[in-house]
Amino acid sequence: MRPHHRPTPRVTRLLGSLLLVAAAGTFVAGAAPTPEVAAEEAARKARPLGEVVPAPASVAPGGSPYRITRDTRIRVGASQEVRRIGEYAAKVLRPSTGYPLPVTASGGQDGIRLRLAKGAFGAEGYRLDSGAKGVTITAAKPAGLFHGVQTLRQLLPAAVEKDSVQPGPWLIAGGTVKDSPRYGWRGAMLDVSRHFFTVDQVKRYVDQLALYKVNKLHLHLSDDQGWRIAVDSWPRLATHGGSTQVGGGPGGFYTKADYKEIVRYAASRYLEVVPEIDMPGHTNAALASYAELNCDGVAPPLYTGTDVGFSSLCVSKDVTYDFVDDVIRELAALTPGRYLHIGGDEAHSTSHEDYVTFMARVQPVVAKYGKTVVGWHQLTGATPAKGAVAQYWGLDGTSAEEKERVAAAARNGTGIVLSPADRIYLDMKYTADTPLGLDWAGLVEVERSYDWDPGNYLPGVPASAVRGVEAPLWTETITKSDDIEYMAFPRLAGAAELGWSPAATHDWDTYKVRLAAQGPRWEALGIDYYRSPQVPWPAR
Ligand code: NGO
Repeated sequence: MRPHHRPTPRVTRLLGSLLLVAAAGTFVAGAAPTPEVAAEEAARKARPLGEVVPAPASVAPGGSPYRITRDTRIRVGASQEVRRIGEYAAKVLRPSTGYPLPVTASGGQDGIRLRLAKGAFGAEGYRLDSGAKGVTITAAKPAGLFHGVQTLRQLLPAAVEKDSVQPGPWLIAGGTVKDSPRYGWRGAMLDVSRHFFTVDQVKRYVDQLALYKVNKLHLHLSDDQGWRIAVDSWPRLATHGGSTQVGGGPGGFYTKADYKEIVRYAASRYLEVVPEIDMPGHTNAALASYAELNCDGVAPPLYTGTDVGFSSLCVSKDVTYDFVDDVIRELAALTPGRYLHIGGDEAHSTSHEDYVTFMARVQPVVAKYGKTVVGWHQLTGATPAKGAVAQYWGLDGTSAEEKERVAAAARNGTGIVLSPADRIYLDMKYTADTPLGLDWAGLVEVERSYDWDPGNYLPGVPASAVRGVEAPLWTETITKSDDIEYMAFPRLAGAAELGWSPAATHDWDTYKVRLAAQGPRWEALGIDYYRSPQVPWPAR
């Protein structure tokens, strides 16, 4: 930073009277700072332009900051969708600034401007220009503007996230951020089967995901312990199969209206919902609801424990495929997103031959209803459909043979989403003392969770096959929003950064400093988080 300009003392009237020079080289009391000095002072108070998670692709600081004031307008142009993003930004900024921040279509160069324009931004990229007159976010698509607004939020002081009026000043450092994601798949999965989470709880998580530019919400809608989505043609799936959860609580399910509301809300934050119906294993809730789905025709009781691998749909029965067709048809009709996840993990009670048969019959059903198949990476043990995506959830200790099976599929055109369990399973304990979570994949502290490269993580997988990164949160031990947050934060931010930021920005020592600055933000937002000793959090 340049040294301060020193104002020339204005020795005018009464020589020798009230000149209060505190020390040589400091300001003269009572003298108005020159505009230059004021600008530099302000620039020093603004948060550094690059101190954002995920790290932007490029940051060029410089010039005066923009200061949001009582007169600031949010200029959105004529597009209704951009107006909606402007209203979203206003809703974030109004309570803490106390300013009216009207959202207006009227033109002008000042204020906070959201502009759609042609340019090499990609589907989700944006550019943010900040200077004394205003902040302009430019993107080719609304999603880019929305992500730019998340950057804008983080450039303001953490107190901007509070819901009561705060002192400010509300400065955004001067300069230019040019940003676009490394990967198109930046996901978070929530298991709503082991414990059920209400629509409002899911929305709360969606809002938190949006802060970090996550763009996929994968919902694990069925498992042994609960079926969570209404299916009109098989109503007992939800009413009986959804009637409990791990530990025996009341469970619950989403009506079609509930699910549509989640989809709508997620879309308003530029997240695409990826629904999962796990098959052929992890199906006790379905098997308990309809006796005919069982090979022996006997419905098992509902299950509220946490074992895995004991249930299977009956691969040899025709009714199984009627069931699968109905479920996929109804779910596809509710889902505007491109993907439908069919699980396929831990089918330990299905023979290999049956597994291959089942996947060969079910994948075309997904295509028939216009969706792309996603499966856990065990799908690569069958023949993945053309264009399918395999979600890898192995760990360092996974056998070379299993890794090679995934790599071979990737070389053959299967897309890969990386969810290594010993890195970004958000349900793994941080340390042996973590009160929640599991430890079958090991203990996963914040540095371990962040410090790997999706681009060369799995040997033999071409970098071009990697679609991105997804952080799953399984909920055997998770029962409320505070639990979700404690396990997700701070690791979710790291997973989001791995998915968004260029590999060249990857560096734990600088990341941990940017991450530390998120702590006060989470506090302002009421997000419970794990204060890892690896991160230099500011003192509270
Ligand atoms: C595994 C298993 C899930 C568990 C989870 C717990 C996958 C893909 N299948 O991940 O059923 O809930 O571990 O960490």
